[in-house]
Amino acid sequence: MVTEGDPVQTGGAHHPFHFGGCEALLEASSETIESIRLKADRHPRRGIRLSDGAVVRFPAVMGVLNITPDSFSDGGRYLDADSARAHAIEMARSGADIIDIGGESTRPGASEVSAEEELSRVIPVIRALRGTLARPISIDTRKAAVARAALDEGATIVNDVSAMEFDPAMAETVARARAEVILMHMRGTPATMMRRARYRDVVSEVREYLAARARAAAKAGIARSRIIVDPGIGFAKTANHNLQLLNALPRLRKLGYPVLVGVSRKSFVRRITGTSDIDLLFGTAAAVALAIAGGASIVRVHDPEPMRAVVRMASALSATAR
Ligand code: PMM
Repeated sequence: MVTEGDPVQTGGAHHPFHFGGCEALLEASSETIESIRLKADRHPRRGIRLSDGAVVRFPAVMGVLNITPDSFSDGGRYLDADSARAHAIEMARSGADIIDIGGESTRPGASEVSAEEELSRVIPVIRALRGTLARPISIDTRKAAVARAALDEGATIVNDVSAMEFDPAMAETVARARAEVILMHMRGTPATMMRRARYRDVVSEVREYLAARARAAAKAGIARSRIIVDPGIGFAKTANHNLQLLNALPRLRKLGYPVLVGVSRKSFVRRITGTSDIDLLFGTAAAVALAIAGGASIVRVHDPEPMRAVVRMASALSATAR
């Protein structure tokens, strides 16, 4: 039996925290279970089991579907529901393990859209995918009303770039739905964040923030095993901050949660490699490979097909290095 919120564990019978045969004991005290799970989490997890029973194995590729006129890389391309649906299906076919659907641009300087506008962009697409997409859907939103509607339509993961700080109702919405939640670090809002890219020690500050937000999520009733953390590459960070964070993924992993990393086609890649399609693809591939080697469990990308190969290769190489 798999209990609510159980991560899919590595280690099998030899694992010191193998759950087989002792669920009853473990179910007795949730506090003890969580602390045991967190210790077990220092070992790599194999994946997560979602509220609908679907399993996502790590390392996983999350394909990005922005239904926005102005997102950095794919803005305006999937504004009508038919092309968005077709793109989601194509990403699932070609290598995405999760489809992340967003209706509000978070590019630097982007202004906020209303919940109504966001709903009108994402809900028809999620509805159209129901029953045809054999992949979990993640809703990329800061708004509880949008998350709730998406979860009602079959999404099982909430990707909140404000780590549930933007909307006070978000934590309860996630907890009630037993959804997975991605808690991302940023400062301010997309409109103001780049003015706040100043840190004493970016790695320690991001790590402390993510630990605090994970504690707040657990306090709000979200199972620790449903929490995923994300350093928020490009959000209130300079290119140098991004590079430091990507080099520090093993430290972030020590928090005990799976780490998601979004580097795909971001401006620090553009600055380093150049802006042609080839520059962005291979620049992203290099960053994805090193993120996987650093212990990332999920990578959020616009090009799942080539990135799946990158993830597999980097994962095979780093598994033999351990
Ligand atoms: N980046 C963007 C949007 N949502 N969510 C998470 N969890 N992590 C990210 O790095 C992230 C995100 C912005 O990128 P896009 O405009 O290319 O989607």
